[in-house]
Amino acid sequence: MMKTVQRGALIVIEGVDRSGKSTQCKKLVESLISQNIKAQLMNFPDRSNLTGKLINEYLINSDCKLNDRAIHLLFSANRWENVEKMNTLLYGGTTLVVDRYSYSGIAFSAAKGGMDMNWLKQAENGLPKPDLVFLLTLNHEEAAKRVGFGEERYENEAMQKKVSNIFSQLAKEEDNWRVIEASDSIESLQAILLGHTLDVIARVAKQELKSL
Ligand code: T5A
Ligand code: NA
Repeated sequence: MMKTVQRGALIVIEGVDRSGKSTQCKKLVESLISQNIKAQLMNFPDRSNLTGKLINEYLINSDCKLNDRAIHLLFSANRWENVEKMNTLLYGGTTLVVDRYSYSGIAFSAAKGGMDMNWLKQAENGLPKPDLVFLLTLNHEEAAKRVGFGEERYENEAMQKKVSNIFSQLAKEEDNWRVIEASDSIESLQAILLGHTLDVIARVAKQELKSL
């Protein structure tokens, strides 16, 4: 008898800076593993690879000058550097919990202005399409109170408000998105995220992965 291959789900968490994405991603992977579900964390930008080192320099050093389209394509290339790894893990049955993805790429670049939305999306076309995207929303006043805010490029009110509006717009246009208000406790948010994630893992196991 042929063994049916069950793929893992591609789960993405997006949101403005300090909305709690990394906290929730880590916990979600732990929760899944504790239920004997194969799961792995991934984050973008992946600062460990070649493009990631350039991106890190750009983010931490405000003197670093780089053309807006060039940095947009670098963030995208940083995802493309991981595409084989993602496909191998997903089709090997591992659920990937991804801390930021193409939508951060689109939203942050769009917030700068001067670049057409279709052009911004083009670089992401062909990457694996998430089965579920959580958008964590948090008002700027609360985000700015959280530890570490303001240390990197983009962590200012004007930019974050624009990004937040673009994310909300994307949430309306795209399918498979869930908007979650992120000012609740870490634990209650995690319970909501875990519930939706388990549903999606069961639903997509035998479905082909789609592309952006
Ligand atoms: N970017 C990214 C692009 O421009 N293009 C792209 O393509 C991509 C992928 C770096 C920057 O790059 C830009 C966007 C960013 O500006 P990053 O490395 O993901 O992206 O940024 P980080 O600084 O690592 O992460 P964030 O600032 O986005 O923070 P998180 O992950 O949202 O928040 P987290 O979980 O680290 O929590 C922040 C603090 O809040 C507390 C935590 O303990 C922590 O201290 N906290 C809570 N406090 C109260 N209640 C809760 N529910 C809480 N949840 C967390
Ligand atoms: Na983070």
